Amino acid sequence: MNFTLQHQAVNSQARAGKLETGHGTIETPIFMPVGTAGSVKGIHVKDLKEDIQAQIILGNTYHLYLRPGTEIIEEAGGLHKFNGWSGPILTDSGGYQVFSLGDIRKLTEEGAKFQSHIDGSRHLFTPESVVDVQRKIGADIIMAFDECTPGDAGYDYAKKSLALTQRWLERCVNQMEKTKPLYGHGQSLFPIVQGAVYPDLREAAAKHATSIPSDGYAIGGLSVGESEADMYAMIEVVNPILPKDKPRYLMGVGTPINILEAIDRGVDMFDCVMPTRNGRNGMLFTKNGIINIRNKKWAADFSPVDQDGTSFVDHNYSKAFLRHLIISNEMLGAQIASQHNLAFYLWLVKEARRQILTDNFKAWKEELVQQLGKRL
Ligand code: PRF
Repeated sequence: MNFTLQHQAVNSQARAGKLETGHGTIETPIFMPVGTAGSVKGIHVKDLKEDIQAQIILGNTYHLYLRPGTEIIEEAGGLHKFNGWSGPILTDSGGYQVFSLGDIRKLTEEGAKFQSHIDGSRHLFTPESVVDVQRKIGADIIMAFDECTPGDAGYDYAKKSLALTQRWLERCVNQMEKTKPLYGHGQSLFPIVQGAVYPDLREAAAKHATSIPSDGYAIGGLSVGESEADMYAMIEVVNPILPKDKPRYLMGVGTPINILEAIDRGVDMFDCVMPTRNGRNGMLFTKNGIINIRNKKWAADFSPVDQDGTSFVDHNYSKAFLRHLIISNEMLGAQIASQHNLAFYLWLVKEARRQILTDNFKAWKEELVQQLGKRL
């Protein structure tokens, strides 16, 4: 995997780059639609690629391991063959999902014991086992096993938690060295920087991660209940330490404004369930602000879903029709809203990249941020 830094903005830390993977090249900054169980909910891969213009999608080790199970995916020839998406795939390691979804979980030095949210069965994830599962899934980018330290963790807990994440990272690296890709394309392990909201812990975490040669680095443990000011401050601590010539991935973030602020601070990759999850619920993101399509005010508004939108759904359907579908719980409503939001997120990062390359990012961002937070 090879990353080329193409341009560094002048009055901002924002960067434009190219990340080459075994399944194609990703232009950064980039947003990765979340395909938890191997599918981006409600979206065909054809639309993901051609209409939304996604360049990489994310899958979850936790979900895929529990269902359909690693063996089925291996028998299919990996997740790319199984789900029909031929572009790059990144898988999260499961540490975060065990904690947010597993019924009962216990952390030990060895790993995380948890009960399935599906049938209550008992499982153990270790740094070694999650590398093995991600090898079998065939992800182009494999995430290290970490503990996502809760946003309200005290200093002592955060320090111990970081030390565990660091020992787990070293075990992941060893397991990567001991094992090989199964399907003929390369796989890269990204370390995850934790450290909660404590600058000295974040600094130590970034230095430790950087000591491990990797094709990219992730920032975890943010957008988990801390203030936005703390989140931005932690990105500002970590990014100057991470190598300039490698991509930086901010995990599970965020709103369009969060993404622009993080790009401004030097982040290259993002994922978040917000465009799909909030879309299913009737929240639409646009350049001019947020639309709650359930609101009565749209009931007879026959204008396009988003006249500035890049997706065919934006022009093919009206706000009134989409409102009707969402209110009636029609599955097409969830699909249209998800497709619109994903296309908007992909437009946002593509336009950010264009503005970086033409040295106008900062001014463009400042103006757009004023609009994005409005309620329409
Ligand atoms: N660790 C992992 N996945 C994650 C996170 C993390 O800290 C977050 C935090 N925003 C989202 N997804 N492994």
